[in-house]
Amino acid sequence: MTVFPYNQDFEGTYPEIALSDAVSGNAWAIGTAAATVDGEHSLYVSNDEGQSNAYTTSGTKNLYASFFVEFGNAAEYEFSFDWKGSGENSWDFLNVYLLDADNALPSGRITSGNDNMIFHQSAFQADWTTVDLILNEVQNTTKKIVFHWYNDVSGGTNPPAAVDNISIIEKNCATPTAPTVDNITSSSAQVSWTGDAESYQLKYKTTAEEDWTEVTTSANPYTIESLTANTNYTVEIKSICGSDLSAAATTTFKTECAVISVAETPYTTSFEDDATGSGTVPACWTKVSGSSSPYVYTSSYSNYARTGSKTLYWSYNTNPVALPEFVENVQGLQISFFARGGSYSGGGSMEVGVMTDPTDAETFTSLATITTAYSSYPEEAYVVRFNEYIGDGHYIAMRPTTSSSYYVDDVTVKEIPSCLEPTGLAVSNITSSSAQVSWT
Ligand SMILES: [Ca+2]
Ligand SMILES: [Ca+2]
Ligand SMILES: [Ca+2]
Repeated sequence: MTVFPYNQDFEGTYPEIALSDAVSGNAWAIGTAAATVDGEHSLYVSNDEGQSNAYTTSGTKNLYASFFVEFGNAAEYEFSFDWKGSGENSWDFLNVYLLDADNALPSGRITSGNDNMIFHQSAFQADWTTVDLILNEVQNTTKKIVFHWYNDVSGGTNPPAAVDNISIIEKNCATPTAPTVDNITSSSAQVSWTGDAESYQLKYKTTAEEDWTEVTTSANPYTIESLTANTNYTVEIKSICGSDLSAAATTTFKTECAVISVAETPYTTSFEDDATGSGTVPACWTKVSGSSSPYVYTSSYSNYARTGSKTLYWSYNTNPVALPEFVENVQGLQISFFARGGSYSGGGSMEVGVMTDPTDAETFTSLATITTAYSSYPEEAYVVRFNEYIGDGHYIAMRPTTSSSYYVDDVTVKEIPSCLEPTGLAVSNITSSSAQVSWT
């Protein structure tokens, strides 16, 4: 039986640690070449028998440092170690495996998809950092923990991996497993998990926040209320065992978009707060299933964005895009926006309409077609009122009529004013002393 807490800091003896043979001069070594956080000694890959923490990058290598662990009947075990190292992304790296005692050692370039892999180095790590893992379902088993250094036949950045302060601690308060989030709305989400504690500490916060909101609950599932719409959240659940807390089970979710009311405040966006890139529509807008365009685009040529640096961009297709859903019937709403073409083949035109299903282009009903210039935005916003729309669609939408490039910026939706401003102002019959003014 392994004695717990197990701690190997390489400052004393290490009879349980087995190191594989050197391959092409590279090998795991124990020495003082990788400066440690505390103490002097650590385990590291070396090409000169431990004098330096450096590797020779030619020739495929599989180097193993392993030890057996005889687990007892604690509910679970906390396994941690410190490591640092460079290598070559996806080609030279450290993996850690938890194997059955008689399992063959892994070999080759394994970056994911191995059930026994409990750690994979996915980036360079210049300073010592701690990896902290919960091992469950290991009670009364014998396992082999393997630190596996792999490198391919060429390229790479020194130093290779170094490992120190390997620790295994018994934990008698089992961590919840399988955290799941269902029934997500714009303001609530239902969290469930697996565990047999009588009560749990549940904490949540938005990804951007520092501070957690914390509750103690015996309810599982537990519904979190009063959330912010269209926001990413992180949830942590810990078992409460008397005065002990388990490690945390963690999951994330994103709340749905809210249906927006424009009765008090118009909806307006200039896309400056939106994420950008192919396939990325503005927050709470909807594009047709499977289409990558239109998307929010960061303009390197300032004229494509009318304001700021971001604009909505169509790249040679006629896919409709729908605005967020509004509380008010579309018949009482109007949209104003600025649009322009981007190709040099001349002007184009865009349709503004209403969709019943924003993911299905077939449900687009056109209400107005506006003509766009290719070289600049117009002075005045285009305005389309939906009072003549007949149907039960809830989604205001727009689409180009021809497959070309188009830009739209500075969109506002509000209720149709009860006192409309005149349109079509025109002056005619101008003489030296008079002029005739007309409007609609
Ligand atoms: Ca040490
Ligand atoms: Ca390499
Ligand atoms: Ca803008």
